[in-house]
Amino acid sequence: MRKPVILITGASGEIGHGLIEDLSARQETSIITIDLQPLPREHRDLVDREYLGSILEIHLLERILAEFEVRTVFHLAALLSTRAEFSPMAGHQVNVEGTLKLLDFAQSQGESHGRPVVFLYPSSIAAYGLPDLETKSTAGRLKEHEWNQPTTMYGCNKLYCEHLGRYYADHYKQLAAETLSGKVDFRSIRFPGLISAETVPSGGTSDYAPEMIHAAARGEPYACFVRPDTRIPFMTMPDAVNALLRLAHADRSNLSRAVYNIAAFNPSAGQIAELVQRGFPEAKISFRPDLKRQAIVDSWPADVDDSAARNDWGLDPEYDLETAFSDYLIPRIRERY
Ligand code: AKB
Repeated sequence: MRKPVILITGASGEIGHGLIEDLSARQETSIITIDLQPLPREHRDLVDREYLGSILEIHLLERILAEFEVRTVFHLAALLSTRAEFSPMAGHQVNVEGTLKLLDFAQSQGESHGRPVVFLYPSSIAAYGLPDLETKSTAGRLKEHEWNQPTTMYGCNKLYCEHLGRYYADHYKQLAAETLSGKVDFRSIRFPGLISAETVPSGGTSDYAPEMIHAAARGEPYACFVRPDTRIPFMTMPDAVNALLRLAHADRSNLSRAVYNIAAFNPSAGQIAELVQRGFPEAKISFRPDLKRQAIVDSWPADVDDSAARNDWGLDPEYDLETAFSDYLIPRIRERY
């Protein structure tokens, strides 16, 4: 008998950090992880097995297939937008080829144990691409199907993998004599920028918000790489992890789509700076836009319509902009430094 488990790829990253803690607190199913980086010490005892390696190593996935019955996959491994823009081939390899391998792995798992593998895939607002600032300011809250013309390698990767997931779930090998689709239960969230009190992201383009807050807490000056009027949706990390778990546990029959927008608040970079300054009066924040990174953020929506997520599986973020700072970010980050 193989042991039933949840598999988390990219487990040492920012979302993995919160997810491992929440999943292990529920004590429902054992957890196994894959990442190139070791898990932080405090998480090692929370997982059943930690595989150090790349999701591109097929032998690693074969070993897992032989030993475990994977019921749920949280496929978090990715190269974020700034990093993937410097190395588009590496971005494609990790973000697309890696996801394809994981989807195929989930298909094999589903075929071998006979029940669909729930596959959680974090997509991103980077899947959108607005052509100019005027369109961005008049477009309103974008629905999932609008402006799907990403300008970054990462955004292209995310959008394509949303389609790959839908393909595996609904149309896999549609010309075969027997029906093989339905073994992967693909569920995806288009995440906004995420802000954690515990970790600082690296390689993203929405990183100006968390970088600003953590720099202030460390007493370091921060030069923000976008203009003060720059606006995209954001969410706290606990709300993001909670959303992922809600979607994972949602009744399949309530899900009207494969990919869902979610968001909690959408401050301008200037508003974020004011809130940081209020929490850390000594903070030295300036604005020195990097025109190329600015263009990427300008192509992302100012806000998204997340009504499908609210209706289908009860998205209900705990923190709005004010309470994210007053009740979560400022007190927790103060404790950390
Ligand atoms: C990034 O900036 O690349 C990510 C994202 C918005 O998906 N944080």
